[in-house]
Amino acid sequence: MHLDRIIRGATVVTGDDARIQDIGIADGRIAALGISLSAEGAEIIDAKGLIAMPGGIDSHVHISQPSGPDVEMADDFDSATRAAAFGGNTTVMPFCLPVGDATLREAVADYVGKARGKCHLDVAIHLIVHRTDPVTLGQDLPALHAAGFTSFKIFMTYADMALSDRQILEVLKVAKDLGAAVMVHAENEDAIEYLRDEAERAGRAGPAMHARTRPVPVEREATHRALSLAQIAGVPLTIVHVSNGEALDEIRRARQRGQIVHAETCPQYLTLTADDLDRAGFEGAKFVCSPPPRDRAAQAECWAGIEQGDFDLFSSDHCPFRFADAAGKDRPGARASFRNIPNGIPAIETRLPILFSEGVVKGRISLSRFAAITATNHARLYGLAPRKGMIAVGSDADIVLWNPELTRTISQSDLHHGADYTPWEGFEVTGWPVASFLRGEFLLHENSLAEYCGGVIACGQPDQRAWQ
Ligand code: DUC
Ligand code: ZN
Ligand code: ZN
Repeated sequence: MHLDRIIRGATVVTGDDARIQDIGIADGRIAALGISLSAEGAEIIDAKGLIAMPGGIDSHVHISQPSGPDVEMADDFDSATRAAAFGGNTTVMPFCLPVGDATLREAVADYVGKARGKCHLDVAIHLIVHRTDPVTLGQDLPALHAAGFTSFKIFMTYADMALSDRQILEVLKVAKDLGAAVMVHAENEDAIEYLRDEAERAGRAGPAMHARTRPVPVEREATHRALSLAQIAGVPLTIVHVSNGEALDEIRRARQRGQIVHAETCPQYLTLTADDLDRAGFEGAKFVCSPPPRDRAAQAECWAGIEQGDFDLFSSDHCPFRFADAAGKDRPGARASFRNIPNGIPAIETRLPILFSEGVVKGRISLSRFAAITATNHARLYGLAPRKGMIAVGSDADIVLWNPELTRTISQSDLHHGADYTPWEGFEVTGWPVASFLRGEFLLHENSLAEYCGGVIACGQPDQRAWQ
């Protein structure tokens, strides 16, 4: 058998299994799995003591996304994919959002242009649907779906993006006809607006009020409503960035009545709390994201959801803004009112080490579960499997080697994103990705990165069966 490379002796994580074996790579794909593989001329990579994981797929990241007047996201495709690669990923999935009058098709052409030649790993793109005019629903979505953009995100919050219940049903109908995957940002915009006005009237306008004006019922109600609308439309639904047990209970109930629901959580809901938004001065702005981090009890509920298999996706929701920057968190008006602070935190490079350390090393989840919720399930749901997301013969050789014993303290000075801070400054983790391969070639090797070896890839039909 011809093999270009053999990764020798790692603990290889495949499906429900994790065992020491070799991985044979030929022509960018996994060609063989087994003990003592050999092939003339193959490069041997000694991976004893390391863990071979499917390359991380972060299916929820924001890169170069238009973020309103005078606000600039801290990452473009170059810096975001560089940081993602150093954090153990081989594919990321950002969102395309049209600006102004641009059609979705024009926006995609523009966004793909921004990515061209700038990707250090593979990128697949979701569509944000924030309008339901006949061109968007009747022409753009079908055409883009046929071209490999097969997943849509809709919002129930943000005045300029939130869809009404009727509009949500209209989008769900198009998704049903196409077989597209729909993910929803579930927070009740009217309730948030009411609470914000009340807080401002009371003169309470610091960053901590961001969390207090988006309390759990805001998310729970919207989650319930989104799931009810999905039931009415008869479609599967993905609830992204779930932050607490009450919203998760809504998902459990929907599943119990037979709905297909996929659920995502993120590192901020496992490790940060609303108290972080209450840090002295303007520091709390570093933690402003939506939904906001909650309390220790909600963290425990999210961990229980991970341990019990309620969450099938673990993503970063990387949405980076610089802190000390008038085009970032400190934009004009942000210190006067929390409503002007851009929402989002940088997490693309730290997502996997945090879950590995807090989840695998602390014994909460197995290596296989880690692979499922950080790679395999993302590939399945968004139409990238079996090419991506698994260590299996025939799949792309997108593989990350982890040193499970390497302990590091997360520090902004070591990270590669475009933000000027990390919410996890000083957080200690055990386990770190030390090498990776993208389609069989070294991506990360001895702390350096192969440049621009990825690109935009098309998604196939989402696999939206229940896989709980
Ligand atoms: N929703 C996201 O998914 N990401 C960042 C901001 C937001 O509201
Ligand atoms: Zn969102
Ligand atoms: Zn997001």
